Amino acid sequence: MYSPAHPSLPPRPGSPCKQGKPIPAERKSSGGRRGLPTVRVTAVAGAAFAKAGTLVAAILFGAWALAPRAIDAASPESAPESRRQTRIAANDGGAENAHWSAARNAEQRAPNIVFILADDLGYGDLGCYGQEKIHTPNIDRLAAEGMRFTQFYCGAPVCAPSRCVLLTGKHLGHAAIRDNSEVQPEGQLPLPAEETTLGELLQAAGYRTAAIGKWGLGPPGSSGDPNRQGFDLFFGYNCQRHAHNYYPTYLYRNGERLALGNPPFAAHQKFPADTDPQDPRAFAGYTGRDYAPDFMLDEAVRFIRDNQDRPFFLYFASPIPHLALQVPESSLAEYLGRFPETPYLGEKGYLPHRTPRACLAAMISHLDRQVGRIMETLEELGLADDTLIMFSSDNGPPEDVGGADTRFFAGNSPWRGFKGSVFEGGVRVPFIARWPGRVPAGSVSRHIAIFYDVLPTVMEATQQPTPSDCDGISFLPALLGREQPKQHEFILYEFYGYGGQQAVRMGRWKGIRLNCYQKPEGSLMLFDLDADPGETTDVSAAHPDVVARLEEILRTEHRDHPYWDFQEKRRPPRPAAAAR
Ligand SMILES: [Ca+2]
Repeated sequence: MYSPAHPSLPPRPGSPCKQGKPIPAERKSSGGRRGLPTVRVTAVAGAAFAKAGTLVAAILFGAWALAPRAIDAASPESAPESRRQTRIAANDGGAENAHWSAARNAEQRAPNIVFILADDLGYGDLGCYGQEKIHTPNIDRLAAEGMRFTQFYCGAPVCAPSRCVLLTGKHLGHAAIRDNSEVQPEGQLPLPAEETTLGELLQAAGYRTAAIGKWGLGPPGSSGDPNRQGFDLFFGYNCQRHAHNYYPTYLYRNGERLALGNPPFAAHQKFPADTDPQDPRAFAGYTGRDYAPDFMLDEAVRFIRDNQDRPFFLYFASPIPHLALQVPESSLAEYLGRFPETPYLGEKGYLPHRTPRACLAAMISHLDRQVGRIMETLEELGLADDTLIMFSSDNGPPEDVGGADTRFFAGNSPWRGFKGSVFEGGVRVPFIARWPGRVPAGSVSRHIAIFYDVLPTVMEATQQPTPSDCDGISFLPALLGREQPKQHEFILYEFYGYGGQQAVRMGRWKGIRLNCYQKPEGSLMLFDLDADPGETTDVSAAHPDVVARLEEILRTEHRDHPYWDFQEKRRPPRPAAAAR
């Protein structure tokens, strides 16, 4: 059992999973404890999904998949395994059979799942993807011991919708959240109660689940509260705006605020005009004592230790390296004096920093050490071989905001575009997976995969069924170094930020439509990613048949939604700012 570190925590809900709707009264009230401001959020009236049925199926499968730690091939418990063998053989031509057969006689343990999500980390920001100025030895080791993907795509070009896609397994044409959208006093548009998340599916299968880091999918007490979306434990920033300051006065553990030892200060400031920007002491007001990511790491390590004897799912959604530029002095020291620097004075948002390049590099190396600590913890506890670790980023790096010098570090290299764009630089992200003995060490995959594939991949890796409304395809065969039997005909984006953007990739072809609010039927640009990976030349005029097919895909994959429609210029309502 997970043991909360703080005895003041309320008891966990008795049920391991959400049992359909409506949420019981005691759970509905679980988010508004201890004098927290009441957050009034209306759940989206989304389409009716067969969530309850899905969860029941998951529970039934989970019971047999996870209850026995060791499966004896001759025992009655092995019957479901036999059905599994039959199903795999029927679906995949038996290619997978050898793998599972070989594993049958060994002691079997449902794999732990650790998904580490960086925030605004670019494809080119890691050593194993070509970065030369920033040191990432631990993530590079993860790649050396696992598989690195070169055609992996995040869910959306910005934070919240990307995380929605990751956790629900639905692409942006079907997703409940298709842009960052704020609610007051803190938080983002909540995931509707009807959505089924990866957390809920694993929770129903008997996993202990934790979301640690940045959430962004609904305030405490709302339908999108992480405790109501499949996570036994939540720790970190609920609100993305709150995460703009790495030295906040509080973080959340579940629905409760945990005070940190930082002085309050605004997360967006300009440097005073009458102050010397070369004086390090002049920047002291933009820092504090308690660096939030370090508390997140401690919580993650504690969660792993507390659950070492049972299957667990850790979703570690680090806020690093998203702005603001803030890092502990001990981490900054590694890079001081290494780069030409011009103090950043806050003119493009967030907080000033005297050595912005050193800070950005130090933040990424700080995250890298955290990844190393998670790996070491698993190794120390003897869990490494039983744990599938995945590492990725929620979107590309920022273009020219907050002092982040993405061009200096070539963080989006070698692609065109940045965060907020459906060009490759905004959406093609690092993806690394390690599962010793299963995923071939030091391997590279060119399989095209995207965030909505993660849910079915984890479901297959944990021998459970995937909900029928999932848009993804399991890439477990590719991960195991085998032939990948199923490929996407297309992957797509329907993004309601940055003027409205659509993109669809079909093999070598990628269609892009910008300014969708202004011109929802505007012509598609077409790029040939094989010949032109930098997306420099629009070849739509030469391939009208391809353009017509991509337009048809975008049209048919759009599911109508009360909040999301370019034609009707629909968006979620903007709430009035909270009274202060
Ligand atoms: Ca992000």
